[in-house]
Order: sequence, then C-alpha cells, then structure tokens
Amino acid sequence: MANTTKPLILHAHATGPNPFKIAAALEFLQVPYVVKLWDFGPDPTKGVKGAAFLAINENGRVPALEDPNTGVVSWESGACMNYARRVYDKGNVLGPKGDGEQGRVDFEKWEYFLLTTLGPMTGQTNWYRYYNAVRNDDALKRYVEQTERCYSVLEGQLKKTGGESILPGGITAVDLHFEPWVRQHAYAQISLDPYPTVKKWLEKMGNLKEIQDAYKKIKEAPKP
Ligand SMILES: N[C@@H](CCC(=O)N[C@@H](CS)C(=O)NCC(=O)O)C(=O)O
Repeated sequence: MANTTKPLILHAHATGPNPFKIAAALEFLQVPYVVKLWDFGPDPTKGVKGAAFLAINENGRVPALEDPNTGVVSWESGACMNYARRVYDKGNVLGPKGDGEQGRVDFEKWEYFLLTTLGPMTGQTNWYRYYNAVRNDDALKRYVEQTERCYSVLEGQLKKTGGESILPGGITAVDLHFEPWVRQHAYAQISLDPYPTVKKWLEKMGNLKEIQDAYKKIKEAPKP
C-alpha cells in the first residue's frame, strides 16, 4: 500500500542537540519528514527568536514539529517525541517495552531525567565554559560536577543491560533523548573514561542506520 503520509516539518538547528532526537524518532518510525533549519538569534525570517519562528513556538527554541496530516504543532522535544509516539508508533517501536505500570514509569523516569537534569546541566556547563560574558569558575565547577554526576547515574543504569540500551528490552525513545546530549560530551569537556558503559552505548547508538540518517538529514538540510 502506498504511504500517503505527508512529510512532517521538523524545525531544527544545524548543531543544537534537541532536534536530532526527533529526527531519530521519525527515522525509527519511518515517518517522512523535511527539515527546516533556523539560526539562533532574532532575525525576523531566519532566527528562532524572530517573528516567523515565534509564530510556531513562542518559546523560541528548536525542535518544533508541524504535522500537516493532523494540523498539530508541537514543541519541547519531550512533547514532540510523545506526539510522534502516540500518533505514529502503532507497533511500539519506541517503547515503553517494560511490562505494565512499572514499565511505563521506568520509561518516564529516564525520559524526565534527561529532559530536566542531564540535558540542562550539560547545557549550563557549555554556557559557563564558552558563552557567559564574564568568567565564572564557581558556576562552571557546579555544572561540571552536576553533569558528571548525571553521567555516573547513567553509567549505573546502562550497566544493567551491558550498555545495550538504557532500559531493558532494547532501544526506546529514551535512548534517542540521551544520544545527542551524550554525543556532545567532548564539547562539554566531560571525559568518558570513568564511564565505559556509556562509551560503549554511545558507540552502538552511533552505528545505527536510523541515527546516522537523522544526523545526515539535518546536516544536509538547506541553510537558513
Ligand atoms: N527543553 C527544550 C530545549 C530546547 C532548546 O534549548 N533548544 C536549543 C537548541 S538544542 C535552542 O533552540 N536554542 C536557541 C536559543 O537558546 O536561543 C527541548 O527539550 O526542546
């Protein structure tokens, strides 16, 4: 049967980690999509803080996901991910794969841990390392420690599957949430030496065709 799904529009940035999660999910779900890249900044037609993008996401951040098949617009990578799962994951490709309520809660625990903790702590590490207008060693130290603490928690969890997936039972959307952030470890100057299972998992993720295709699609999208 011909696939009549119209391509979704994934609003992204060439390097920011969050849109890659959604591209990866759409690859796993085999949902067609096109990528529209935006600059970081206030340009009215090209920037995430400009009028054209703020009409899509009033928070001025990517990803945002427009679905012409349903008319639904989502933003915040957690909301985009869960929209894609609810509407397009009829075969439970992206989990939760664990049983019953505990399985669903385990999925959400790790999803929220990335969205509220590992992602933002890494973001603050990057901010104080590279972008803050004045040097603030105290803030940098605090966020590096917190980011490393998150890696240590993730290492403990990944050991349970020997680095195969964050949750037992195989790759889920949870792995897709973590992958682009952990991939940035070198930029954040977080060594993976103390976290060998995280390293193993990251290598495995990077070899998956769906992950490679997601990165290719965003990297090769027309520049804003
Ligand atoms: N909590 C949001 C974070 C989104 C976010 O911070 N996106 C970055 C790119 S990865 C962005 O758009 N930054 C632009 C800016 O801060 O102006 C999510 O998970 O989607």
